[in-house]
Amino acid sequence: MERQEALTIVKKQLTEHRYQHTVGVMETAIALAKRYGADVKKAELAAIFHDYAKFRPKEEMKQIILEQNMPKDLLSYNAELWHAPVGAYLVKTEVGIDDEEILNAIRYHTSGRANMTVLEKVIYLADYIEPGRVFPGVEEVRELAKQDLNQALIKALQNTIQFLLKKNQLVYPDTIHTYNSLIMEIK
Ligand code: DGI
Ligand code: FE
Ligand code: FE
Ligand code: FE
Repeated sequence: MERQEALTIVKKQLTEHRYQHTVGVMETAIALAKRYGADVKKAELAAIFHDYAKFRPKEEMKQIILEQNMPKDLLSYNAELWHAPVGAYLVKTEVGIDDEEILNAIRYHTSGRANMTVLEKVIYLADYIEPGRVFPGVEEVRELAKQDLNQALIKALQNTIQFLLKKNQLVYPDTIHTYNSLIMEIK
């Protein structure tokens, strides 16, 4: 699928703000894919569709998680996590993208997972550092991203986990597994 067709499809699913975020993730993901050797075309499509399900009603997402045998424990954790696996499912069934590498990059873009592929890492990091992001710590991760993909991800995971701890929020196990896996990878 060409970029323009993909952008036109996703725009209908998103607010203007979230669409601008998506364009930022796309540009950042393409640059990171070139820098770190992921498939540039797959990075482009995964980035365009990564937040496809962001505005689906919670009840619809819950039903898809149950009916499609996704991990049920998701339902005990923050609903912010749901749009990633549900997005992978809807991008496959509604948009017709069936490349599993692209779908996995969408599926794991919020929590990450152990042993991520370079493409999954690129999408996770692009989502975190795209130019529209302004939260504390993002500039440090942007700098690391120029030098070392894993170090940038470790800092992003540390920031995210710290943020959740400070807010007394649950940390989804895959988020911890992502952090542990990255630390093991650099040893
Ligand atoms: O969809 P975006 O806003 O572009 O970004 P995202 O898909 O990375 O979602 C980010 C949100 O997900 C952010 O508010 C933190 C939250 N999040 C990520 N990992 C966890 C988590 N929330 C909880 N409760 N637990 C997690 O492990
Ligand atoms: Fe997201
Ligand atoms: Fe993210
Ligand atoms: Fe996003």
